Amino acid sequence: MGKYELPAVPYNYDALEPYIDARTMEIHHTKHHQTYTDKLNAALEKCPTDIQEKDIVEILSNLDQVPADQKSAINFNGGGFDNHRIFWHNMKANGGGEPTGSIADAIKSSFGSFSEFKEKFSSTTVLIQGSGWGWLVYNPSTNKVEYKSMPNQTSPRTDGLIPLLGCDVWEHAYYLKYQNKRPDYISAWWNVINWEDVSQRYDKVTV
Ligand code: MN3
Repeated sequence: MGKYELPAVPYNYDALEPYIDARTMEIHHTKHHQTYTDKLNAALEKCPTDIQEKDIVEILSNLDQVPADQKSAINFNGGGFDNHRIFWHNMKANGGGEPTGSIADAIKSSFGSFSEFKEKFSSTTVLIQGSGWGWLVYNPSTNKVEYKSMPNQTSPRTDGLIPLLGCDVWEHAYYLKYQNKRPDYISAWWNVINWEDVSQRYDKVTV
């Protein structure tokens, strides 16, 4: 029994149909997210007690404190654990549209407009080579929101950034339905974004 359990998906696996199919959701959660969780627990068990006692968010934000022989495993599996639990909540049935409130203002301030943000996010995330994530992040050092691509499962937290909205572009996130058509998957993903969740994440780190 490890420290972390597989985080729940806050809706049924078929809730995001037709944009993200139920079979992909089920495999993504019960196989992929479960494996990151299990391997994070296994890596933590090989770490000193003072690391084990820290929350994974704090560990990812201070990865240099992790022993060298576990750093890669914690980066990958801890990132995978945290990224996916954000990703599930970033989405909902009948989502999409545009954000309102302070996150909408922050996006306008950084990107010019929502449509410019959407274009930059989509066009850059499509081009991620191999596996990775596109992120809208909050940068505490500039007090701005930014776009950031991250490779594999590396968390934006390892760069001092706070993840707000992530798009998983590993093939396991879309291949059953979209095969090689990553642009179609990203276009569809905009229809399931839970902007209330993104807004709450922003307000929590800026207020
Ligand atoms: Mn994934």
